[in-house]
Amino acid sequence: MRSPFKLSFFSLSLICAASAPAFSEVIRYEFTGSVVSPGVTGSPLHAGDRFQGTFFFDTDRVYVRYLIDGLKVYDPLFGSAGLEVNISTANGIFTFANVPGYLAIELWDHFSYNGTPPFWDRFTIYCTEFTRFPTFFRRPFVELYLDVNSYQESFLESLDLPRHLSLPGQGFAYVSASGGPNIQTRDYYVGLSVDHLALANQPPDCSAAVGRIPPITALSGGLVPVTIEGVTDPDGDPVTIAVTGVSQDEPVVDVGARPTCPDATIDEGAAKIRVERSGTGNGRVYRVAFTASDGRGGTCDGAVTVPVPHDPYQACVDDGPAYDSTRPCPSTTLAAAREGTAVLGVAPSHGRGAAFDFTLADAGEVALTVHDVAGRAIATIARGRYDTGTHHLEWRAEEQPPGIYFVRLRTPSTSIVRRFAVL
Ligand SMILES: [Ca+2]
Ligand SMILES: [Ca+2]
Ligand SMILES: [Ca+2]
Repeated sequence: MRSPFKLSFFSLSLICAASAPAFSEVIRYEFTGSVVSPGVTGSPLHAGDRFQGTFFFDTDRVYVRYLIDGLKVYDPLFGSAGLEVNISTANGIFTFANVPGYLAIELWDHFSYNGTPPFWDRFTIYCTEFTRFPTFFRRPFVELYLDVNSYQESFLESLDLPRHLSLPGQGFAYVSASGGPNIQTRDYYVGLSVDHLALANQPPDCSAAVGRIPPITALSGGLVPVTIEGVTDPDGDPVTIAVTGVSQDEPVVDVGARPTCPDATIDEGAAKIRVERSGTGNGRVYRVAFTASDGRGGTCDGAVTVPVPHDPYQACVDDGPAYDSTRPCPSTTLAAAREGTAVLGVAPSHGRGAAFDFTLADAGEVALTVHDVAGRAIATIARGRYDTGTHHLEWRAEEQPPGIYFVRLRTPSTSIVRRFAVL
């Protein structure tokens, strides 16, 4: 038998909607259902129309009124909760919006809480917006009421404010709405049954993401995978990360070096970056942008940086994500060549010597020669007709002493000189 003692509190005197507070969406729920009673004759709503709604409440704005034997009861505090219902009908969507209200939890039981759930739980959110009439004539303009009841089982996970509320298996839930901006009469009253109620999905949090690559043991020039860690989901949903772009603070084709491009690849959302940096720079910083998804429609966008220092254990200076790491080489160098900037790169080759890459916009006669510091030509690397595109040639210093040398590329339209060292 139900205890004769009833604990109830509906302090409807807490009425002051004039200054609606901004809701802090501390705990947010979603619910859906259908219209049961569409209201007055000629109503634009119909039985069976679907609705979806949300509510949220702010635990910081509610205070405990009673605390006896572990049983907490929360006093309804106006402005602590908000409720919104959108009803989809053949006549459009009717919104009963987002008015301030209060949250109430009723536990119908005797006071001597003995560790078993009370046999009647009731969870209520009540929201009202008032007309702008002078106080004396003021009347509710929009009224929303969400009520969840259970006679047999507790659907509150604890006697703290419910962080995880669900529809009771034995009980009922309904929403009633009246008035509203769409319907200018106070007499309009809609009854809605709730068939789904759950904590609203929250998007993943990308703010603490970090990017990692395998330890750099050598500037291999190869591509290594980037791992993105530290993305979390407040609901504990598994998160999928898809890289959307990679940029870097150094050109993908380094002046005076053999072109290596692209410096990053993205394959089905996974990124790899090239372990290289400019020989004349302050370290390369890659920026990897990504989107994280929780599989329930929640996403966040983030970015991580991955440094490739100039020297081991040296800090990297991030000069900004100026260059798209995924740009392919040939088109870059060809495009540069077509703009009149012939491209010639030098990189150390195995042993004593150098490797030369040059790119031609148009096929034609080419002379590639090596000179000492006095300007004397000491070797001819190439002479003759070369096709459009990038060509790779190597030179061994052989008997030449260590020192500074120059390589010169000559075409009918241009001449470029690059400096390099022989060790
Ligand atoms: Ca989530
Ligand atoms: Ca490169
Ligand atoms: Ca840098």
